[in-house]
Amino acid sequence: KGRSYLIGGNWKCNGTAESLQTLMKEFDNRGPIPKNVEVAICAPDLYIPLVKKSLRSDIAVGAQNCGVNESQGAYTGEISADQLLDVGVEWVIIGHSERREGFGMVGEDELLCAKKLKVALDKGLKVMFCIGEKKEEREAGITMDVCAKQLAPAADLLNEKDWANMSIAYEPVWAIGTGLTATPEMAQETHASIREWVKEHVSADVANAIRIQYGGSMKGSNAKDLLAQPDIDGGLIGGASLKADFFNIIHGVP
Ligand code: 3PY
Repeated sequence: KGRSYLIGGNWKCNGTAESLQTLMKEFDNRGPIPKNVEVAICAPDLYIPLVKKSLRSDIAVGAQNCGVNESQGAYTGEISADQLLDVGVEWVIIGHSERREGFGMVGEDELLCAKKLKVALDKGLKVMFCIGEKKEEREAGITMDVCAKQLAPAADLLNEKDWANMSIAYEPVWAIGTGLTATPEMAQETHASIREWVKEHVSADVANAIRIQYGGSMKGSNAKDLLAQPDIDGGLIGGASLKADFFNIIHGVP
C-alpha cells in the first residue's frame, strides 16, 4: 500500500484514574509495536496528564474533541486546540458519530465538524476525522452520499497540505457499540469509494497517501481480516481499546 497503519484507541467517557492506570500497566507487557504501525490513545480530557505520564512512550496521546474557537477565552466548558497541545496531545478525534448525534440533544453538524478539523490542523494537532452512515442510510443505498456530505465542507475549508496531518475514520454508525461489524468486503468497498472521492475532490496524491481507518466494533478477533483489505489502513477502536485485546489488533496488522 505504501501507507503505514494507524491504530487509534477511543476510550470515550470511560475509566477512572485507577482503572486506566491498571490498563496502561497491562499495555506495558504486550510486546513491541510493529514498525509499520502508529498507535494513539484518545483519552478523556481529564485524564490526559495522567495518560501522558503512565502510557508507554511508543503510543501517542490524543483527545476526543476540541473547541472550534481559535484560541482560549470565554468558552465555558470548552477545551481549545492550544490547550490540548500545551499538555502534550498530538491527535484529536473530530466528528465522532456520537458527537454528531449529540446524545439525543443538539449534535455537531457537518460544517461545525469541518471547522473544528481546520482549527485543529492549523494549530498543529493531527486529526482522525470520523464519517459514516446510519443503518437506514445504508439500507437506502446512500452510504457514499452521506460520507460525501460529511467530507465536502472539509474539502472546502482545507488546503491540500492540510490533508497530510489527518486520517479519515470510516465508522458505520450501525456498527458502533452494537457488536455488529461491517464485513471486510463491505468495509473495503466503502473505503475504496471514499478514496475515490478524495481523488476527485482533493487530489490523486492526497487520495493515495491518506490513511482511512475502519471503526465500529473492531476487536482482536476480526481485525486481521479487516486490516488485510487494500484500502483499510488501520482502525479506530472503542471497547477493545479498554482491554489488552487492543494489542491483538495492533499485532493483526499485515
Ligand atoms: C467503536 O469501535 O465502536 C467506535 O466508536 C470507535 O470510535
